[in-house]
Amino acid sequence: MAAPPIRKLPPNFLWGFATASFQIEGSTDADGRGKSIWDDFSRTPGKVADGRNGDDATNSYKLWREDVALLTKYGVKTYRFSLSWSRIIPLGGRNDPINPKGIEFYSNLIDALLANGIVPFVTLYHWDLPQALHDRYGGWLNKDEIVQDFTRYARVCFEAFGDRVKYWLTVNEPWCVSILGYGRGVFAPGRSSDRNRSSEGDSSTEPWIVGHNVILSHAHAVKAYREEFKTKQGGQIGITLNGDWQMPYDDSPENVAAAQHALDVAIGWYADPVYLGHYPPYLHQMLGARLPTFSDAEWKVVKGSSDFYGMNTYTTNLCRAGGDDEFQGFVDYTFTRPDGTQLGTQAHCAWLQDYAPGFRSLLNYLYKRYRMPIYVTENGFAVKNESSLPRDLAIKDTDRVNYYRGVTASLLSAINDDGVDVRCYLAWSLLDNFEWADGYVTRFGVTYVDYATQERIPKESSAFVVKWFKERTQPAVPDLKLLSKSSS
Ligand code: PNW
Repeated sequence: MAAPPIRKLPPNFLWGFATASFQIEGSTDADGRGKSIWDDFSRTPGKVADGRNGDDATNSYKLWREDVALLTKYGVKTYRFSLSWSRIIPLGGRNDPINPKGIEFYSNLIDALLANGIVPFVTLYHWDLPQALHDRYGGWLNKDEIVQDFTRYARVCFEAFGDRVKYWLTVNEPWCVSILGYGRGVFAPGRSSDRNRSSEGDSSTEPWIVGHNVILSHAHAVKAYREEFKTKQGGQIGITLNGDWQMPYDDSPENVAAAQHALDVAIGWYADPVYLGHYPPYLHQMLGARLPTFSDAEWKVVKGSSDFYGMNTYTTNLCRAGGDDEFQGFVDYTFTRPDGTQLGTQAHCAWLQDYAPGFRSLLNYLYKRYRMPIYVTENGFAVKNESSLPRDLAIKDTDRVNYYRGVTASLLSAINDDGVDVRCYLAWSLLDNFEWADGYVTRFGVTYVDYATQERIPKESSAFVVKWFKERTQPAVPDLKLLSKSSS
């Protein structure tokens, strides 16, 4: 009997791989780059698990042509990367000078991608705040300053690259920026009430202030794009949020409620303001006067400030009511089911297990609640102990292949069986790279990086992902909207 025909992805579906500036570029003081908050933080003993920093990373500031060649060989439709704010404006502020070398670096990268038929998908902010803004006025803690400085930085980027870049992300994962940077203190700038971690910070107020200011900064950058650039440049712009599927531990009403509370704090904190125009009621209840408020004029800028839902997701948590962690909405997370079995295969990081059905559930939840086209901008897996294997074993990354086999099946079901409007899927990551506080020991790449030589070696997962998407890609259909814009 003949095999059933392969079900396809929608026409013009974008797929590819993602990275971020600080995780791959290295060359932290080349060509006039200013310091970012991750420079000193990662150099401070005790902050990064393996004691290493971002000075070399995968050396992509020098080896970017190799990265483009790799993407071309893989045959991706799109590549997501981020711009280093402090390469472009070394001191970061609205009156500080622009660094032409920084502009030139990204301009060359964008041109090379386009020359190879790869759509650039650009993040403005993936956590590397210029250190000067943190020193000058407290960075994300200072609403009036940061909104203006971020908007000016965004304008500089639209001006320099917007003729060629049609997909923009303002901020990557504001939950991580706020909670991990200003609550738990495990990410730069490392502020926390936990005095074992930090000598500065107030975890009961700062994360919520930072989150609030990130939302407003994002929204003003979008307003600038829409008012000053969109008509001419015709691109899409939005924010991207991390958020894992939250599943009740069992059927008890308190655990069913807990799963929703976990979603409200992890996702709704950002998505409800941006797409619905209010903070989740649970956040008001939990924080009271500690939750900052927007004026009516600010809500007008915030509500509707994203052209799509940018979704980063990695795992599923089983949720139980209780616990004392406000950053999880007073919900306990576990991977152990009531019967003692594990939800899925354990990754190298404690917070990640492979559970593909959660990916489909999350897509359905987000589409029902926010009614936006969804761009999956990150999804991936770190194989346990991968970095202690010799490289010819490390590239046989069966756990990662299984992970991608599961989520791609879930993706196709969500689109074709459930009717969810998903337009893009980006796997994290193109390369093994600097995994923040985990250093280089945790590897998320579909391409192995031998850090001694910076050699890039495709893992089996890259072959799986590439083949899967190529087999399900339909012939492109011209985008009439873009065509009529560029010909007018
Ligand atoms: C994301 N968590 O970070 C980031 O966008 C990437 O830069 C990063 O490399 C990737 O996911 C893998 O970690 C996260 O603690 C960091 O749940 C931490 C968490 C989730 C995402």
